[in-house]
Order: sequence, then C-alpha cells, then structure tokens
Amino acid sequence: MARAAASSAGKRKSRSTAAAKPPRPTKSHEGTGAALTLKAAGKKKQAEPKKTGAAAKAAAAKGVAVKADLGKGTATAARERGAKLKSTKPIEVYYWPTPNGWKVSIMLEECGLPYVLKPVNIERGEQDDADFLKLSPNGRIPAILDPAGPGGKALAIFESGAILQYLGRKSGRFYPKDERLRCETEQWLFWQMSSLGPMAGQAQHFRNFAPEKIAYAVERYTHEVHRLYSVMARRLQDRDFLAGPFTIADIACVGWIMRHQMQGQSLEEFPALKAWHARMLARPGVQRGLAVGADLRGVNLDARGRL
Ligand SMILES: N[C@@H](CCC(=O)N[C@@H](CS)C(=O)NCC(=O)O)C(=O)O
Repeated sequence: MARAAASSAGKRKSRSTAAAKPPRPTKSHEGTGAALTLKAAGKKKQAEPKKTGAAAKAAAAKGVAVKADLGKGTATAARERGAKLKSTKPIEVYYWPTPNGWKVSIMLEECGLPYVLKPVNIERGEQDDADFLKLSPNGRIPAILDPAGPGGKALAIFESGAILQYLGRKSGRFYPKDERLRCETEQWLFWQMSSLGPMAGQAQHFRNFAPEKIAYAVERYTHEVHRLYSVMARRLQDRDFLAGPFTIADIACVGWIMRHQMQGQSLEEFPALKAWHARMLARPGVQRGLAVGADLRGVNLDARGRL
C-alpha cells in the first residue's frame, strides 16, 4: 500500500528503487457489489427458464438467441457453485476505469466472484512500475491476481481477453461449455481483442488526442472502425448477443461501443448495434461494472489519450 500511496502523492518510484512486492493501491474497494450480485444471483437465477446443453445446441444450430446461462446446470448446482465461489478469497483486480479495465469489473459484477480493487493509476504512469510489470509484463491494465488459483495457488493473469476466459471458466458463467457456442464466443472475443479494441483505440487517439491532426490516420482508423461496426451490426441482426446468449464476448465489446462518438461513429446508422448497446446498458451487472472506480479518474486521462 505504501508504494501506491507514494504514487498517489505524485512521488513515483523509479524502477530501480521499487520493492519486489505487488503494486499497492491508493484505495481498495473490497468486494465492490460482488457479494450483493451473488446473493441476487442465488435467488433470481433459479427462476429463469433452464436450457439444457442439448436444447442450447439445437437453438444455436437454428441461429436462435439462447438466453439461458449455459454454464449454470441445475438450480442446486448453481446454489452450490455460488456458495463455493463466495467462500473463495477475493481476486485482486489491477485496474483503472477504461474500456479494457471495465471488461474485468463488468465480468466480476455479472458473475458474482468476490474481488478487491487495486487501482493502477495510468494517468500517473503506475503501469510502468517494476512491481506492476511482474504481474502485467506488457505494462497495461487490467491484470488480476487470484490467490485461490488452480491447485489452490496464486495465479496472475494479464490481457483482458485471457482474464475474461479465466473468470468464465472459474465462475462457470458467460463462457459456454458447449463447444459450438464456445467457438462462437471465442471468435467474437478474439475479434474484439484483435480488431475492435485496437482500431477503436487508434481512432480515439488520432481523432481526439494526437498533438497534431494527421488526416491520413484519422481517416484510416475512422473508416476501419466504421467497417467493424458494420460487421458487428450484421452479426446482431438476428440475435440478441454476439454468440447468441450473453457472453464474455459482449462484455469485451461494450466499453468500446460506448465510446462511439470519440471514434467518429453514430449508432443511428446501425440499428441492431444500437439495440444491443441499449440491452447491454440495461443490465444491472454492466451498470455496476461501469461504475467501478469512476471516482478514481482524473482530468488528465483523456488529455493523455491513455484509453
Ligand atoms: N491488449 C491489452 C490492452 C490493455 C490496454 O491497452 N490498457 C490501457 C488502458 S485501456 C492501458 O493500460 N494504457 C496505459 C498506457 O497507455 O500506458 C488488454 O486487452 O488487456
């Protein structure tokens, strides 16, 4: 905690002096909303119509949206899993409120795993601190440290897509086990990671933050994001969510689509995408996830374009 406290006071340590221990937050938000979510899930989820793996498969084969949580199994299994997850040690979330950070906060709020927030102030450059690089060698948020990882041992993970997959496997939620649906989910998750995120990030940067306006870059990335929005809108024309049911693929995309104006896009052009966006923002778990750490953000973030 001492390290981050120093950072928060604007006294960043140099790499050479940083201690060999995990980065320390200025604040920690123990179990933000997660326990509540879990409680609600235990009750409400049982009332939802069940879809077995076979039913889900048949629906998917017909291209029908499958709204059930496929990882859930029976109500008893869900209750047992809920109780087990609740009893695990909270996952440490190395975080700042940005489109990639929100993926993790939304997933945790949606699936109800307990967590503790460890802010990494990217406005002050804490992502470059030696301690943080031990968890996240690429020097970017988000990262997690699960003290109760496989075999009961701690596990650190960086890259938001890998984190979503891990949390999906750990919680048994929003990452379908059915192989076809899993492939659908992964295609759209990887599409977000390799295309939507990087291109939207560049569009945001060159449109809003580049010290000089470079028309070629603005045009190139704005057009590419427009193309990607068309791809996503086409996909959503006949289903509620990218894979059919709500999955980690949707969670990965929402923070980027929310920023459409900064990318020079209008959702009016893409009715199916607009409807998906509204469906996403209507989910209480998504709302809670997007609110996590909102108070952390300073005025410098957008100015530096660290999105
Ligand atoms: N591919 C990485 C990208 C992570 C990323 O770019 N994070 C941004 C915040 S959204 C960051 O840490 N920026 C700090 C910087 O630019 O120095 C992931 O998805 O986890």
